[in-house]
Amino acid sequence: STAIAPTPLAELVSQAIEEQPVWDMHTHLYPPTFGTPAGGSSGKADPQGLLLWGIDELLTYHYLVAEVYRCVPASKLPYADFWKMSKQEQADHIWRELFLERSPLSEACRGVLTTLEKLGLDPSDRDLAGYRSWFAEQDPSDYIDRVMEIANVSRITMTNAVFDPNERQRWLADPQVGSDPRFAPVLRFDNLLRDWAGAARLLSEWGYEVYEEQSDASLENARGFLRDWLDRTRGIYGAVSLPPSFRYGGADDNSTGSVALREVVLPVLAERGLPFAMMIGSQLQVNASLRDGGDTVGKSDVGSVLTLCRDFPDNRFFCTMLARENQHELMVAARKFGNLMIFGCWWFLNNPSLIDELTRMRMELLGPTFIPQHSDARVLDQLIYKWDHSRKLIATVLADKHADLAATGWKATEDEVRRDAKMLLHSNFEKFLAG
Ligand code: RAT
Ligand code: ZN
Repeated sequence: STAIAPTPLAELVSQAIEEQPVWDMHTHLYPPTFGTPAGGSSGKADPQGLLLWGIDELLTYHYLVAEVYRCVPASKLPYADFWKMSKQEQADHIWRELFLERSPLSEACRGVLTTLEKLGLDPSDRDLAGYRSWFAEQDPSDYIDRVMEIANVSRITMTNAVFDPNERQRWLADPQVGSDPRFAPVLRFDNLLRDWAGAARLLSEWGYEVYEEQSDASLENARGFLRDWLDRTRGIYGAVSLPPSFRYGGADDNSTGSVALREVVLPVLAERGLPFAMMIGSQLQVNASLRDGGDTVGKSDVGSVLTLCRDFPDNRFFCTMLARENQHELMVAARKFGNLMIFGCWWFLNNPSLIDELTRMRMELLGPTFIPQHSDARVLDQLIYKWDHSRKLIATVLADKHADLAATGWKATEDEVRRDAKMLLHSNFEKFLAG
């Protein structure tokens, strides 16, 4: 069959989206200063290091660990045995089961192949040993540049988890650990809202007089903790992930999480002029044996987001939700409040069919005033596939919408199309940060 030539408009849109560098607003990536378990050609391997990259990390991504347990169940391969295996043995197992024994049809599997292909390796070789030796020759810091160039990512936003002991130690040991200009820090503090009592115990160990009882002094000292860590990390926003059961019931809501939000988190971020990112809908560890792959999705409460946006007009909120069922309601919420910026197709929504659906619906309800995607990459190289796949989908939607406008006689200029692409991939985020 003869291919139909793409219209010049669709071509223009896809070129604008391809060529626009993206500021990735949420990842779990780090610069080499945080250490890397795979030393590469520099040979400086740090087993507890936080920068993950290379083929074995790509294959052992927690999305794929969950998928491989559908092929070889725990009755055949006990979880403890899997976790005892070396990273390379785990990767071998996943490669065999998900790529060789059956076709790698899932989005997370396909992503590994897109990544190899864009790096100049040939997925049809199916040569895991060959891929490994290619990666072993890379220098981590140069490789970051290379990946950013291929993915056309201009800045990578980190997730700096202040309650993670490993990461915390690295900030305390080296105040410059986070100052690689390719990366932007973000202060992440789930425990303050998800587990006040536990967070208070840790804070008091760390020298802040914060107790389970949320007295005025406790709350002031918790604010001090947050201020200190914003100073230390120079985080560009504050962030948490919240369970489906998260509720904010207004000024009279005295649950410990709501008090911490109202009295600690929001005032400190407002005083610093920083936005607050809420990722809502992850129910943790329904199958803890899968570790990072063991969380699931649950429907959340958009009403709480509305209450926050209304009651805290001096705060700016980024929000993404994990359940497909919440998406339309969240988009409508964004029509009501300019201090709400919705972003990304998070985790289980990061599939082509759902990215297409969400992006279309968002554009119809919000025009170009949202952030269509973040990568959530945990492995550096994933930037390549996450942005390649998403860019194509975003371009298709944007081209369709411009075609609808063209049908009215409205003629967008090339500059206008490039401006739209820039808003979606870069400046909506940048401007919302600036306030
Ligand atoms: O998408 C993921 O990789 C999840 O494991 C989480 O990291 C989630 O994105 C989060 O930031 O909590
Ligand atoms: Zn994440």
